[in-house]
Amino acid sequence: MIVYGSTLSPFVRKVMAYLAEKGLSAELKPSGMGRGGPEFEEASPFGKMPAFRDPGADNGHDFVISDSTAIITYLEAKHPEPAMIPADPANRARTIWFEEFGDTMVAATGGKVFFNRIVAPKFMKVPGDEAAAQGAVETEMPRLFDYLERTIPDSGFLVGDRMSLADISVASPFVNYAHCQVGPNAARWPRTVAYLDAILARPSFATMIEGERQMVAALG
Ligand SMILES: N[C@@H](CCC(=O)N[C@@H](CS)C(=O)NCC(=O)O)C(=O)O
Repeated sequence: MIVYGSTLSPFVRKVMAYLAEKGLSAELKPSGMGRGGPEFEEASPFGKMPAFRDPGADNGHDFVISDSTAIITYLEAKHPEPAMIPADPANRARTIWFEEFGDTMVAATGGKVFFNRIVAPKFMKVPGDEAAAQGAVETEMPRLFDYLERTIPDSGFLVGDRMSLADISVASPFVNYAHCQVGPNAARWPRTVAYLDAILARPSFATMIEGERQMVAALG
């Protein structure tokens, strides 16, 4: 299997952590932002990462698809164990809620900081919109952290007292926060900080994060 993209994207990181938690592996091919060529373009019609290829899996043809949610839906159907999306109806719905919360609210808010402080100045060599980044930090982030602080269960897992796609999806974008040195502080949001530290210390995330830190540091 091939995943196209860079783990600096919270959505690519989400798919790679998911694969690791499932005990599956895939080759990560650097793609997006001008890289990847026709192979990537075939799998991602709008050039977004992640994209995915399962060679020969579609009646002998490659199965290709993009979008982290679509990729994980495919993988979960093909490899049901260990389940990362619970079967119980309420827990399944809660998992998808947290996936959506992670993808749209946590990642979108973090993206305003990551894009304007790292992607624009360091990759695209254009100035970022610092007012937009600072606005996200001051006005949008505290609401997200307050919600997590009152929601994270004592078990340390968001759904069903065990690791699921909910934890992967919510924790993944916080790595981008950390790359920008923003995020919840332990004095005001202790539960959230402890929760994120524990999820992101898992082997499914830890090695990837170390590689990313080196990548970001090399950008200067
Ligand atoms: N909903 C998509 C979001 C994918 C997405 O927005 N990826 C960004 C990187 S974080 C991207 O490829 N941006 C480049 C572009 O839009 O051209 C998913 O879950 O995979």
